[in-house]
Amino acid sequence: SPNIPSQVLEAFKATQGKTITCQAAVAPPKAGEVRVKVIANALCHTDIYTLEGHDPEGLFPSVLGHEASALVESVGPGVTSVQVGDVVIPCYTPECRAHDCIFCQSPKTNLCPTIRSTQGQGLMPDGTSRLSKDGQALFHFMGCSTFAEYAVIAEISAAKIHPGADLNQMCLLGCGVSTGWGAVINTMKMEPGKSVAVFGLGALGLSVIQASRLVGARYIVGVDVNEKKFASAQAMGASLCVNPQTCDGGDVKAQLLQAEKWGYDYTFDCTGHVAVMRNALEVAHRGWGQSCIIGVAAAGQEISTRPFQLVTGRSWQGTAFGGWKSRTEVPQLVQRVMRGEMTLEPYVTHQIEGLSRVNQAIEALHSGSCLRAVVKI
Ligand code: NAD
Ligand code: DAO
Ligand code: ZN
Repeated sequence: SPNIPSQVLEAFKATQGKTITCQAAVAPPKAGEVRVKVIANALCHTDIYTLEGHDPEGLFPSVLGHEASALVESVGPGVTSVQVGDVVIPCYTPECRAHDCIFCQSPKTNLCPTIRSTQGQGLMPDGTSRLSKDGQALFHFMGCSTFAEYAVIAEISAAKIHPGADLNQMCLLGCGVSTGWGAVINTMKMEPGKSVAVFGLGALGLSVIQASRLVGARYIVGVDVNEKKFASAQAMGASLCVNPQTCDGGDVKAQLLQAEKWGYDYTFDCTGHVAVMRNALEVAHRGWGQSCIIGVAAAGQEISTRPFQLVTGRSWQGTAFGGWKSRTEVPQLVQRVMRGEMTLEPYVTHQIEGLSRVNQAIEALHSGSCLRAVVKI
């Protein structure tokens, strides 16, 4: 049963239908929308990348944040899949489930395009914003804007989860960790007994290692320029960690191929650097190796390799949110964690109390020893 205190539900009655004024003003949800009280938000590098102006398509002023857990405070007209008091994870990849959505109807993808264009413009599906400050409209971010006390999201972006879940951990399932797990399970459909190379050992890379180990990988190599990441990678299941800057002769491909002469069955880029993506492809196994791009490259970057690499049996793939159909499958991931089949604990390297201490989370992220900084809001 829901473990939401009755005072919280009572307090929600007082705010329903009204604009909530917190650090920004949050208008009530319109049709097909849900207003949520954010409980915890983990800072992801994409938020900071956008904040610092590295995403040339970033829209300002906006409310960032997209890795959160939350309580439904009120619902707009026509909302049926969640109700006040439900516990949700806002998902930047929606799932409309419409009979005429060829993407939702296909088992091959999670890329529902139903609200894609307005989400990309920083707006709700009706083309307007629910957020403002001092009378000026603010843009939404990735359909979530959860680095805030309250957020308005589309109903089709709200994954209803078990009410007894630990919300300070489950927020991680809104982006990074789910993506790494899904890259292994859905995108690559990794079989047991395989060799794996993971480039980049942040939360994404570690979640790839964790899932690879779960499915029974035989040998897992982690690659990172920051050796502070090696201990957690090994604890998660990496057999060996390599620093490309200091490995034998500075040639990371040669170093990796010493252990696996013909290459690795599965390789993953979790750095977002196109040169690394190329190395990841080129250490994939001759004849059948598959390489998955998870990292998000800077705008304008392009990948390249010699076509010979593909002719000789390697293939290049990519994943968005690990291929999970958000509303259907995120709740299942929560259950897996609650059953103890997967753990989120190692990713929460920093816990910060209160939105006003947000800068501590940003500093933590820049420190090089942070996987995820969870801000309890
Ligand atoms: P992170 O910054 O915590 O981790 C990246 C790691 O890569 C760091 O440990 C860094 O030291 C390492 N690195 C940097 N340059 C390297 C190099 N040349 N060789 C080897 N290692 C190198 O980031 P994260 O949160 O783990 O996210 C990783 C990437 O995944 C980001 O690009 C992020 O935007 C992306 N991402 C993609 C999806 C998706 O759906 N595809 C979802 C979430 C995040
Ligand atoms: O539906 O066309 C679309 C947009 C899909 C966006 C996928 C983005 C995946 C990477 C997001 C990184 C978040 C940290
Ligand atoms: Zn859809």
